[in-house]
Amino acid sequence: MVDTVRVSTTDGVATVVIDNPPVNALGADLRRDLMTALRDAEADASVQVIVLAAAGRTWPAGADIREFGQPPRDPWLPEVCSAVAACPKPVIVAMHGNALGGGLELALAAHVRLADPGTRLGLPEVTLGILPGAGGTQRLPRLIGARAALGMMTSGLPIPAERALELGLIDAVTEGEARLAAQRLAAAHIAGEASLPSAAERPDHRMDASDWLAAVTEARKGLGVSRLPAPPRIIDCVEAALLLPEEEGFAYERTAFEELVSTPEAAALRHAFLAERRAARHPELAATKPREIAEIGVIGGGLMGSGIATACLAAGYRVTMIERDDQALTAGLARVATNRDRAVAKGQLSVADRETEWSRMSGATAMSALAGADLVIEAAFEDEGVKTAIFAELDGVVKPGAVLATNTSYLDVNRIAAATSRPGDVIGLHFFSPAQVMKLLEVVVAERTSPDVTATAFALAKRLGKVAVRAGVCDGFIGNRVLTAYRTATDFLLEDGASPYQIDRAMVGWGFPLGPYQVLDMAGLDISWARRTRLAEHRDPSERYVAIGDRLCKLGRLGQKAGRGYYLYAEGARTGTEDPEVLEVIAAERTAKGIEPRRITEAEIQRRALAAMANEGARILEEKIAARPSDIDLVMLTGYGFPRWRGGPMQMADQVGLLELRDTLRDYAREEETFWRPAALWDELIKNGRKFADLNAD
Ligand code: TC6
Repeated sequence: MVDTVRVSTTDGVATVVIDNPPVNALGADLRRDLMTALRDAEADASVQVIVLAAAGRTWPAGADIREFGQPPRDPWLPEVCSAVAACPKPVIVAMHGNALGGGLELALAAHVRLADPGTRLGLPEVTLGILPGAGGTQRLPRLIGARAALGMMTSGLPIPAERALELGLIDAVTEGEARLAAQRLAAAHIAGEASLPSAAERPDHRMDASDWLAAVTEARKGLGVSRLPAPPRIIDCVEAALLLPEEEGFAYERTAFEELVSTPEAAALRHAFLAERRAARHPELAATKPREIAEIGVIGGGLMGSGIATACLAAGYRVTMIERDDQALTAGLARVATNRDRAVAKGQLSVADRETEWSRMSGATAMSALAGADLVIEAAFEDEGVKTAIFAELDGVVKPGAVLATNTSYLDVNRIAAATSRPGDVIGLHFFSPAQVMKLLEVVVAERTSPDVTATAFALAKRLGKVAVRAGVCDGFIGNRVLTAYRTATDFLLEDGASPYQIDRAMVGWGFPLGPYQVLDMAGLDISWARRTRLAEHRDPSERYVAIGDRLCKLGRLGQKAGRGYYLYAEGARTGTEDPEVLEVIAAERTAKGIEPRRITEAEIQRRALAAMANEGARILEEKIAARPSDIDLVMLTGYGFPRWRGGPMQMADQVGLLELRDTLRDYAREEETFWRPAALWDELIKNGRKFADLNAD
């Protein structure tokens, strides 16, 4: 058994230091050790004040997320918090790093709270589909008022120590280390030189009941149509903190917590959290040192290239943009400048920093400007000939050891690498547009990519604040393959009797921010048309092919930018209206193929979409394009608008049940064998009583 707590007692002050790396999560061992340390300090007559601090990089960043969904182990966090609150000796907490979730609740139970200037304090439980269940919903509003507390708890966003002080959440922002300040305060208290704030002196916001109730009403109104169960329950708990006697309020919170923690939404959000951390773990790279990157070249100044340059610049790199001529370069640099001006306007960047930052940005029209680059990211036109020519030229220019990355979304990275004399240095970095905003980065590892180049890509992603997911080489990698399967399934439905509007409504109703045809209109129908045309010669003529999209393109209906696609757009409008002409095109296509339209329900649309995505995911796993099911989920959550609270297609397949979904696929396969045939992995998992989650080895 490892001790997760160290105690030292000097001159009447017992300092209890929590030491449970990496983030001091309040797991069962730590809770037990904390309880013992508290009881001992209480019983030790020489102890007058208890200081609670944490070793390492942070104050507890929360309950241990991996324990949720497991059988509970005593003592529970609420009990530990109650023991702190009831301690007859004053408890001073000294926070640093991230005081989050259960960690902040532990602090809320103490008598005095200090934090060093860099501390961030928050209750992010809502992002995990739960609520602060260790007294947070009861203690926080009392301390800082219902309105501010609801803001923190329903957004989940942390606040800096200075703001926490303004709100009355902490008693002081310390100069220097909070633990030393807490020990000094304790000693001064014992010496009679300082008095600690007593509970009786603290403001209790319950005194202003009408304001409290108004805040609760406002928060309820502000919920809108959110489908998540946690926010309304948080509001209920805050109401209960006012209306119920103290003990009943705590019990109410406990019940609400228990209810939420076992919902599928909470399970999915936990899965997403863990998937994000897991994606960065690749045991084969553990001992590999990434290459040093200081200077980055970006080839292309279009929407994608300028977005990538913006992200790299913001992360502190020196960036050189390459464009084919002065005019295109000026336009590309202007896009980067506009992106950074937006950051200034949003208060994310100071004017002075904006200026110094710009000194790291340069542009050129000759590749030779990249001679000193440590990494070059090519974001040129999506065409193999264009890309291989660029890589061949780069090969003659860049220094040995530079990493050469292509931002292709479909093309064969092996073939692009083969255009150089150094395929080991070549990798795919698939950014998503707008690249300065979107979290996802698919790291496409080609056959000959060196492990240290892959490690460099993961290190780069971390510095850019992106979620990197490893993918193998295939047409579309992970995300675009799953997306293609999703679109194929909905295109079949379109031909069989559904309208694009009905399909979009069904998928938005299911939780996507936009339906598949709204997305197509936004991106431009010509992009996928060009791809289909490229693939046409390899298409198996016996496979079902829906040509409705091609027909619309031929009519000039290229989407929002053309004022019409699947929808009709008024001048400058971003949401479209339904268009009978589109329905006519679809009807004509059905007639031409002899398809009698049938009635299709929203539930069927949703079920087919999920089945198609999960089945393609299973194929991707079989082909080892993705390392694990949770990587597929993560790609869909962070790059494709899959609702986070549903956890991703593989997590959903587990929730629905593998047997049921496999049988559904078999039924569909009777209509169209090639597309719907269940991947062999379904049978293999079912036979062994396993789920996709079992392949996520931590
Ligand atoms: C709660 O408290 C509810 C209370 C009610 C009780 C009744 N548990 O993110 P990083 C691991 S809900 C378990 O890479 P950073 C993480 O998996 C919780 N593990 O580091 C990773 O492990 P790996 C409310 C956790 O410096 C390692 O620590 N709290 C937890 O970029 C490093 O993490 C939150 O939601 C955890 N709670 O960011 C806070 N947290 O190395 C969640 C982290 O094996 N955490 N790990 O892969 C965070 O937001 C961030 O981790 C951070 C540090 C800001 C604390």
